[in-house]
Amino acid sequence: MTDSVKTLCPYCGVGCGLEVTPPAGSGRATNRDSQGNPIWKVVGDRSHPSSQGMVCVKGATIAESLDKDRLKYPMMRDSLTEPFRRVSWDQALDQITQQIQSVLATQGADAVCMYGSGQFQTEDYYVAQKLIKGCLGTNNFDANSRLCMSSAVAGYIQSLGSDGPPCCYDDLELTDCAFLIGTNTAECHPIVFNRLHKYLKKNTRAKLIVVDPRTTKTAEAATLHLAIKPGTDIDLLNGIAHLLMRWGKFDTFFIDECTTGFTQYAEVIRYYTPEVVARKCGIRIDHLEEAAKYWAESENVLSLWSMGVNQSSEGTAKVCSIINLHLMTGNIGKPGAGPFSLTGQPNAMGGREAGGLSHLLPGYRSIKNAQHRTEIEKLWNLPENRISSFPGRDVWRMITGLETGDVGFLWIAATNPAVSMPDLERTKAALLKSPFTVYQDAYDPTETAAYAHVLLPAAQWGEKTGTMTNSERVVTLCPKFREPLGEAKPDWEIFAEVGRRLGFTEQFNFKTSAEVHREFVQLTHRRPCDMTGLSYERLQQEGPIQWPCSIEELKQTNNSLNNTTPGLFSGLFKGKDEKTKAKRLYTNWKFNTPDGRAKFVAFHAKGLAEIPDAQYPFVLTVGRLYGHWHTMTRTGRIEKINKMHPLPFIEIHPKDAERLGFKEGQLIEVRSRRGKAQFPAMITKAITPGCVFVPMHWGALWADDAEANSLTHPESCPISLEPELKACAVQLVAVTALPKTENSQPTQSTLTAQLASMSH
Ligand SMILES: Nc1nc2c(c(=O)[nH]1)N[C@H]1C(S)=C(S)[C@@H](COP(=O)(O)OP(=O)(O)OC[C@H]3O[C@@H](n4cnc5c(=O)[nH]c(N)nc54)[C@H](O)[C@@H]3O)O[C@H]1N2
Ligand SMILES: Nc1nc2c(c(=O)[nH]1)N[C@H]1C(S)=C(S)[C@@H](COP(=O)(O)OP(=O)(O)OC[C@H]3O[C@@H](n4cnc5c(=O)[nH]c(N)nc54)[C@H](O)[C@@H]3O)O[C@H]1N2
Ligand code: SF4
Ligand SMILES: [Mo]
Repeated sequence: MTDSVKTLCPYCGVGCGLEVTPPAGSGRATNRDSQGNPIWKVVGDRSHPSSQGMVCVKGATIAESLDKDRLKYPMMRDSLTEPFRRVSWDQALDQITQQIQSVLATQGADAVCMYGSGQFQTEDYYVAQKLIKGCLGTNNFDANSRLCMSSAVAGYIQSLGSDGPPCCYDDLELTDCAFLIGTNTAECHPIVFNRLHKYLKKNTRAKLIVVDPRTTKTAEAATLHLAIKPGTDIDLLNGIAHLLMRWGKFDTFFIDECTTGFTQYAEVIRYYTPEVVARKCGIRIDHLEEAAKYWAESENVLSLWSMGVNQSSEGTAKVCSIINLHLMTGNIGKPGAGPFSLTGQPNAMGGREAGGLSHLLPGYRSIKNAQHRTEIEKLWNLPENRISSFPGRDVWRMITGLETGDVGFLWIAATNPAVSMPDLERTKAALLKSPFTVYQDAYDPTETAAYAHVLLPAAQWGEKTGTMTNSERVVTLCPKFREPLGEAKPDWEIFAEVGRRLGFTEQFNFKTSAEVHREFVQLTHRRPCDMTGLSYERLQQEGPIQWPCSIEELKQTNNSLNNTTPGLFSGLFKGKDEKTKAKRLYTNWKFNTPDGRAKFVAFHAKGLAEIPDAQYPFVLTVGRLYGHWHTMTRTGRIEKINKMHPLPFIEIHPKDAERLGFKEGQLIEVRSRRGKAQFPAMITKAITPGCVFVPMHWGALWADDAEANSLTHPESCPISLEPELKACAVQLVAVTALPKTENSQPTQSTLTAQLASMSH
């Protein structure tokens, strides 16, 4: 394999196209990483419709992490106190199969759990659903999307009748007003932000509103930044609606013809007067009015949101409240407008399509719907009623199931819960009690490996072929371009092999991922996410393709093309024409609800689950930095990124720092009701007073006592079950005696360098 290969960036949900070239030659001139491995060259793929050749630092440096500290062989041990020993695949899979069988026999299927990830490819997700929900008959498959996108999924379903972000990235360049709420797009979805920012620079009449308690890089670019108090989003959203109502700035035709529930909504927003809202949100009345004015006066409003909205004990309500504003003003299903959730992980979208949460089935189907279950049972050739009608355990209930002994087998893949789950001390204690945990990852060490009985080496990006769907529903084929390290295998192959060993030979008779994909797309036929017109061949020939993309539509296109000159075919799908192919959902204003109307789902604001008090007076919020990816399994091993963000820190407002007598760089202990952690102080006006911020990235392997999630709590949204990872109550204490190790004791000079390298 010497030619360059087109694929997708395996980090964020923007889904940028990459072009990867193998290292040239084997001589000394070859670019090598710090461990001496030759580095693959990665550049942006100019032909990718979503990113148009752009990449951020993470995509650009991905290749440097591919060979470092990889888990290469299956490993096993009998108890968590023993060291691992290398075993063969056969031994490992035998042990896993036996363990599942024994738990099925003693505790039943509902004691078996799998916790997966938006970093699976769609094929991995699909085979896992078939194994757990189909063959084993338990819905205990959940993914880290529960911590991420599940509120967006629930909100779309409640308001529009089904999941599916309705917009496309072209809308970024067609809007009059971009309303960014709870998203640090500039750092977390950089190429989406680049497209928007370039457009705003040229079109100075278009507005950018940013709603975030912090003055992020995103907020710095805003026409209007509303630094609301954490957890007051619904007050703000209902407050904007209140003003639009007062001013008569709503779309009567759209409301009458295309929606239900407006009367109840009007009744709720009545209470959100500007005075009340400004006080609760901690913003100026004229700023609130300005935001409402932009909504009122813009032809097209595009909302973007991510974790500041989703990770909340009222996450679904926040999402519905955003969508309500779009319905009130008819801002949906047209260019430059609509509610647009920015997906976190590279293939969380594919996960949703494949039914990768404990209440879903493939093809945007629901566990609770008897007809949906029957359809899938038929397609999987399984007996009637094999699929359970009960939603499975969401990941937090897997943790509590370990506490009570109700979970007897836990399989974790492509996620690092010993860093990313809320209430980490409790999570870790539960993992320690697990009778049997399989951990399937690409790297070693990771924090979660310490809690596993079996380690399975996963082939990662570039070592397996599969598909991924990005935030704008564009599916990209990601081909294998290098051999897996050691004995690593693709996730779907591992799941399929266990399925066969459990006796489901017919169901897992896949030889290639193309076969898996072919079967999967059949299950999307006539569903909102119809992908029956997609195949590996087509994706290979034509490049990335957006859904919906049905077989009927494909046939129609082919027919009309056959009637014209043959040369046109290639022209239609390549180059500039690519742009005009971008699709929006709901352009006919028919929604996926039973009556075809979108629903105003009105909620009153409840606020944070854990309110600051005299003992824990600060709100802690936790988020991301531009260079690092989550738990640093890759980015922690990339020199350039470590230089960019060498250390964790805590942002504190100068007023709070002065009151508490904190100095820049001083080590601060942060305590919550559940745990504590320590961070050097970064004193900055970028954070609202009364609020502090720490990055989520540094787990136990990368710094001592800097785990953000040792502080957070698991209270979650009652509808989406997404935990409120964005806020908990904490106290701050200066550490006088310096801690033991080098690692946790950043020197003043490294810290100063880091502070200087950050703009705020
Ligand atoms: N560099 C980088 N990029 C990433 C990732 C990464 O690890 N690193 N991860 C990817 C993934 S999986 C995800 S989910 C996305 C996340 O992308 P984002 O959601 O943009 O990132 P976060 O930093 O988690 O949180 C966004 C903002 O929410 C704000 N916030 C906190 N509380 C509230 C609130 O109550 N209301 C409002 N309105 N805002 C609030 C925070 O101040 C923060 O600036 O990023 C993706 N992209
Ligand atoms: N307090 C707080 N906590 C949070 C968040 C927050 O904002 N605040 N954000 C939450 C969100 S939105 C998310 S998405 C989670 C992310 O949290 P995690 O999912 O725990 O984070 P990652 O570091 O991305 O873990 C992915 C793992 O998959 C491995 N991997 C990569 N490719 C493959 C593959 O192909 N196969 C297999 N088997 N493994 C692979 C990587 O080596 C890595 O160990 O964190 C959540 N936790
Ligand atoms: S914006 Fe996201 S998808 Fe694009 S290169 Fe950066 S991390 Fe990768
Ligand atoms: Mo995420």
